[in-house]
Amino acid sequence: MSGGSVIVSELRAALAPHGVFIRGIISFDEGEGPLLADGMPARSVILLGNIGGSIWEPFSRWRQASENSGHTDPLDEWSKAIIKPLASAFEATAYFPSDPPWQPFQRWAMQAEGLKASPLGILIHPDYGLWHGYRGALGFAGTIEEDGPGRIAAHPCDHCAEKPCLTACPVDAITSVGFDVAACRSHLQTDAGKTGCMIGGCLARNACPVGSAYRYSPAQLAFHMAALRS
Ligand code: B12
Ligand code: SF4
Ligand code: SF4
Repeated sequence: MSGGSVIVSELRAALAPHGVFIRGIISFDEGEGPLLADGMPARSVILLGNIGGSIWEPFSRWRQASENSGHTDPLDEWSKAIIKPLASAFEATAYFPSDPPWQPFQRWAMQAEGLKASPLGILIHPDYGLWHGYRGALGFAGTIEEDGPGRIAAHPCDHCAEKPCLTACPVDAITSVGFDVAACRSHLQTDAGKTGCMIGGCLARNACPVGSAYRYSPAQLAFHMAALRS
């Protein structure tokens, strides 16, 4: 796409103050991409997200400033407030991870960066561990030539002999065959859950030794746990 590298560098600059990073660039064969606002399939998608607690300060400042605005999903609304104007400016279509129909954000991340799923279902990064996520994506009609962060060959879980994430959950909600959402949510309603995972974060996620420098702050952990319980 002509001007692809200009788009990438301008996007990087516009997102940096918000702690949002370009997490990957995916090129699609004709007809394979998600639909753009005009109904045509995208040829490329730029994946946007947080690395560790990068978004927490900017998001918290925005939240304090708009405390009485009645946000039901404040992180999603903040993401939209940042990403939608960029979509307009770059003639792109914005996608958000929690908006139905769910776009395959994790599949895109696997394609773009070569990440793989951990036993928790969350993708694990060799540097950031389980401490990263996706805030949105921008779809374009043309191909973007610029490279993203690059593909990762190593998968930390393959070399993790002990796999402490599989034994840390008090109700065994994390299993080698999937995440038992009902068992997890029931536990979060109990006194043990309220004083444990709800305050300190998911014990299984915390047990992973990879990327501990990127671990979320206690305030951010509690925020995400409240969202998971609801
Ligand atoms: C539905 C959903 C959930 C459901 C899961 C229900 C279930 N049993 O699958 C619930 C609400 C329980 C959930 C919980 C969490 N989720 Co969630 N979730 C999603 C959502 C909205 C859709 C997933 C999906 O089905 N996609 C549909 C298909 C089309 O997409 P796909 O990429 O092709 O499919 C992948 C997923 O389905 C994945 N998968 C399969 N089983 C599971 C199970 C879990 C728990 C997860 C996270 C993924 C997962 O494997 C596929 C790989 O190709 C995505 C956002 C998105 N749009 O992808 C976030 C998403 C997957 N969740 C995410 C996160 C971080 C979490 C939580 C940690 C959040 C929290 N508040 O603590 C917890 C996990 C708890 C734990 N113990 O680990 C992140 C993962 C980031 C990453 N590093 O990979 C995403 C991408 C959202 C984001 N904004 O970044 N989640
Ligand atoms: S504890 Fe080991 S198996 Fe579990 S997510 Fe971390 S690296 Fe992967
Ligand atoms: S939040 Fe707590 S109950 Fe839920 S999966 Fe994690 S450790 Fe288990």
